[in-house]
Amino acid sequence: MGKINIKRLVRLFSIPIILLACAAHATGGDTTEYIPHEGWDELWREMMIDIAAIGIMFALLTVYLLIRYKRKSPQDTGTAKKLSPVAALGWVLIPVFVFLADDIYLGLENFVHYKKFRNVPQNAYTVEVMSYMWGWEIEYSEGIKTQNEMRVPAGRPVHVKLKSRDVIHTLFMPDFRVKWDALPGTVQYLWFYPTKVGEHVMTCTEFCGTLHSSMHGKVIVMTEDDFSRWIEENKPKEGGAV
Ligand SMILES: [Cu+2]
Repeated sequence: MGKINIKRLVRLFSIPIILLACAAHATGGDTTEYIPHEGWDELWREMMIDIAAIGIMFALLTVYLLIRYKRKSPQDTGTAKKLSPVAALGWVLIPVFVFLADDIYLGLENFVHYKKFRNVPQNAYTVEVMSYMWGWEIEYSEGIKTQNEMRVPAGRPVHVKLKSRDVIHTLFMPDFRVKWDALPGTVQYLWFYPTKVGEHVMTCTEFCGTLHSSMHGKVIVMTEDDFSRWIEENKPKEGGAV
């Protein structure tokens, strides 16, 4: 009982970590019902709760120790207890594993969300966003082009193909909790899920030149009907056939 086998301990703790990682990997791909901003918010809340719980625990322990071991007279010197190696290791390893377990759990949750974020749902509506100094040109599959204004239907995932005409830009849509770099010469992507009608900010978060700070636009979320009407009214007329 007295001997601590480090290899055995590591093995013991690494098995659940590997199993959790496999589970995260297996479940991460399904995005049919997934709403990214809700997923990220949930993870954020979990992190805040865990940090608060750990913080409160340590604060209470500190207050208790301050009161319990307060010096009663200037002559008090105290006598430190001599810990056995097992007890000393226990005091170090158990708290480390408890807090590390929480970190690993949150890290794996993060991985699950990230994997979903990189897996565009099949039914997504696709738009192309060309970034340039200093604005965004949005091109819809029906041939319409808009500047600094992305119109999308509510209740359907939106797949953004992201390009750059000149330097590196970053498309950030804070309300949808998504952000990705536009790298010249490549096609990048992100997806988000607008659930309610309304207006949201889209902005560049990579310093891209003197007018970087004015490189922002709007994401306008419309009802499915309004969006179809807008497409019909604005799509190029040549050919005539619908
Ligand atoms: Cu930019």
